Amino acid sequence: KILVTGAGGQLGTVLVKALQKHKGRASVIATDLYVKPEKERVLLSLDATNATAVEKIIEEYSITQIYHLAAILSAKGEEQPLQTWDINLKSLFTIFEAARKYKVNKVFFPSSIAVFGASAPKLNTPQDSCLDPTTVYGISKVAGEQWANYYYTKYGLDVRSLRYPGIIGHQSLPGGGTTDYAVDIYHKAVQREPFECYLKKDTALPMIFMEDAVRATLELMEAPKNQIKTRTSYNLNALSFTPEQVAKSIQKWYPNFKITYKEDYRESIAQSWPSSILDTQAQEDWHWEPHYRLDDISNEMLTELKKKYDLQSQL
Ligand code: VAH
Repeated sequence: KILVTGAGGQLGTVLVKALQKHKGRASVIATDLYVKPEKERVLLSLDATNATAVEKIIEEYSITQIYHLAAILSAKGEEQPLQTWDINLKSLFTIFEAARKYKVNKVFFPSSIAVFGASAPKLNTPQDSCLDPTTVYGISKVAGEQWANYYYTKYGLDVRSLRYPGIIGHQSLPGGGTTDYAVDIYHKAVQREPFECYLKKDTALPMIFMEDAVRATLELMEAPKNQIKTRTSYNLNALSFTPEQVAKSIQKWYPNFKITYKEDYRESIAQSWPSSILDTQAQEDWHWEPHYRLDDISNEMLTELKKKYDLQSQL
């Protein structure tokens, strides 16, 4: 069976559905710290920093794969630096140690473009750039990547990882990220409200549509072990765009959509990240290729969110 931590989060919500579709609903043990009615796919409450609780679930459900998605993201993480480090690393050690002890076949650990900082090239940032992140979240992901490599090298634990760009999806709300403006903007457009963006209009960031991010995760995890050459984390590229570009894309469907700009502390986080990245290794090692470009994303987001809001207005 497959254990998912952080199953109620932005990615977790959709990844759980995809895993249930591929492997059967009963084979996915979806857990999150909070079990809430709106997080309908979350089965069990689990604090991923609690070793006893994690080991109990691994034993009880004969877990053979773990997707460890629970973490505090970049923007929220800056509000409480030491707690962010503690939660992100303590949960990582708990999962890796339990996976090692119980001989779990594969572990997925999400990293992020947040691992890059000023020393990496701003454009087409390569896989093996120098990593000097400026957020606690980024520091925790660099450390996590090194620990993933350590557990693979020392114990043979098959840990696999992707450096996700900002993920855009309509099925779930993001929580505490710097790239989350790219989700909120579509909600405002569909509700015919103006959008105030906390980034500058020309701040480009690497992004990926949820369906591409989930497919990349499953393709990485299904790839034969000998094809996985990177045991820290793979750069994952789909597209890059600025707030101005996504607003222009939206205006193809909502011509009267208005965007204004009022930058806050998240602009400096975004400035520390690459504007675009290279994922040559992911293409070579496990044949990654994205499908969704900006207008495809806008079309999907606006169509699906309009359905959601129309439904809500009828309730
Ligand atoms: C964040 N969405 O903004 C996450 C991600 C690349 C960004 O790590 O923190």
